[in-house]
Formats: sequence, structure tokens, C-alpha cells
Amino acid sequence: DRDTTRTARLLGVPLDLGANRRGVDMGPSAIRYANIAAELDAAGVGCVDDGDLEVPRLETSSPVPDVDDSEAASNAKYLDEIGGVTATLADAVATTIDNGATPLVLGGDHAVAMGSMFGAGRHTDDGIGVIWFDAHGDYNTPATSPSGNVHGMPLAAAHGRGSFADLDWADTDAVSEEHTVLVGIRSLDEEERTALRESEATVFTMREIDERGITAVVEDALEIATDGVDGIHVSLDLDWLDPTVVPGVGTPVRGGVDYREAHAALELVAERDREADILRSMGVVEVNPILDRDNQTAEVAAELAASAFGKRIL
Ligand code: 4U7
Ligand code: MN
Ligand code: MN
Ligand code: MN
Repeated sequence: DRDTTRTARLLGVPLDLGANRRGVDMGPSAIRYANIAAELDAAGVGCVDDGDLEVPRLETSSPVPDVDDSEAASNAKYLDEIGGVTATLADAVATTIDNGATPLVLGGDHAVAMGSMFGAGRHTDDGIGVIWFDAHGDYNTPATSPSGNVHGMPLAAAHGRGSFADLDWADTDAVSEEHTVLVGIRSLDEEERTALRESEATVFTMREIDERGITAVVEDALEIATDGVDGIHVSLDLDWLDPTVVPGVGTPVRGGVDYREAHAALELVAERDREADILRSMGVVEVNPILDRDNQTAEVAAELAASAFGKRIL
């Protein structure tokens, strides 16, 4: 077991440009209000709050690039602004890890995961593994996206798919494709599905969870994601859970995991982390307080993060 205590460093990223919808920018505040610091404290984890990254506001940003050099680029809304935030966040995450702490990134929409992954994978030999808890695959590219919203593209960006391969801020070496595992997926767009099937990533849909149970699926996910790499990034999109548990998400999909299943999953992450020190960074994203009821989605986010960092009942 690891004998040194983990220190979590909270980094808020109030980004909503990737979702093109207001409210998710208030996620970091709502998760802090839900006492994430106290939850981590209960987990025996030191917690330092580094505050929020400054991000461009939707009102003063333009969805299309100044220099429209390609048709594909113009279909990814606010991609220039999001690229700037990604680069800044990646630096902050990499520095935090270099200083011996574990970044806990509070979103913001799921586009923030690009910065988290690029930063977490920066000083690794073969890239990091990733576990992606989400209803969605987030595997669109600017050319395939039906919405143009970048929060539906971060995993494809990390794998350098489509025009992401040409963007200087997209670090396509940070994440190992074969050590990428998606868990709980139940909504894919047509071209996104094809791309995922052709990729080296492993996809465990809700069907696998129904058949085999959450713990067996997450054990497999951990095995695949951690095998031979320098740790993993855990990305928790709150819409992974069923909308009855988490009303405060912008793109809800029926048929998600319940409260206990979610806890069991994140507790397994912590268990593996105690044995093998696998957790390099984590993100909790897509909490939208405007759509929430009594901050319950933010509370679930805080509790699940604490579980991943080692909060135990006994
Ligand atoms: B989230 C979608 F078309 N696939 O690309 C898209 F259905 O980070 C949804 O997982 C993306 O919440 C959802 O816009 C992004 C859509
Ligand atoms: Mn999602
Ligand atoms: Mn391997
Ligand atoms: Mn997502």
C-alpha cells in the first residue's frame, strides 16, 4: 500500500464554450459549495484549492475562428478559445503533478478534459491510460460532429483524430489509445460509433454493466487502462449517472448507472490506487447548477471524487 498521503489540488475551470450552453460554467462553485474539501478531508486526503482558471466568457467570444482556414475548424464552435484554455490548463496540471500532488479538475464542460489529459501525460514515456465514465463517447471530430460542440470531441482530440492532428495545442502523445477505456456508454452518433469501433480504445457500454455488473466491468477497465503505463486520468462526466440521480446535466441520457454503482466504481479506482499508485489526475465535469435541484448533482460529484481519492466507510 502507498504510505505517502496524497494531496489533491483543486483546479476550477468554469468553461462553457464547449457545451455552447450557459450554466455549466458555475460547476466549480457548486462543487465547492457541496463541500468537496471536507469530503476529501474525510478521505484522509490533503486538499489545496488553487482557485479557478480564467476562461473567456461566451458573451465576448466568437464561435467561429478569426482566420477561417478550414471548413472543419468552423464547425467546432469556439475552438480557438478552447485551445487557449486547454494549453493553460495542461501547463497547470503538469506543474501540479511535477510538484507531487494530484490535480482534481472541476469543470466546466467536458472540453476541459483535453487540458487535463495533455497535462497529465506530458512527462510520460508512452502516454497515460484513461478511464472515461460517460453516457457519451465524446469521440466526434470537427468534421463528424452533428452539434459542433467541442465537449463531444475531447477523447477524439486526445487520440489525434481528424483535424485535431493539425492543431499545435493538441498533444496527441499524451494519451495511449490502447489504454483508453470508456465505461457506461449509451449514446453515440453514427460516425462517432464507427470511429470508436475502429479505434484501439475499449468500450464498455451499459449493456456490459447490465450483464456483468459494475464491479466486474470496472475491474476490467482498470486492468486495461493501467497495464504498462505511468498511471491514468479518470474523467467523470456526471451524465454517466442516471438523470434521476443527477438532474443537473446538460445532455442527460436515460438508463445510466445508479448512485451505488457509481460509488462502487470510484471506490475500485481508489482501491487499485492504494495498491499501485495509478491515479495521476481526475476531472469531474458537466455539472450544471441551473438545471440542478438543490445542488444534488454537485454533491454527487463531490462525493464520487472523494471515493476515487480513497474515502472509505470502514
Ligand atoms: B458530453 C453529442 F450529438 N454526441 O457531439 C455531440 F449527441 O461531454 C453529445 O459527453 C455530446 O456531455 C455530449 O454534440 C458531450 C450529441
Ligand atoms: Mn456525457
Ligand atoms: Mn500495455
Ligand atoms: Mn462527456
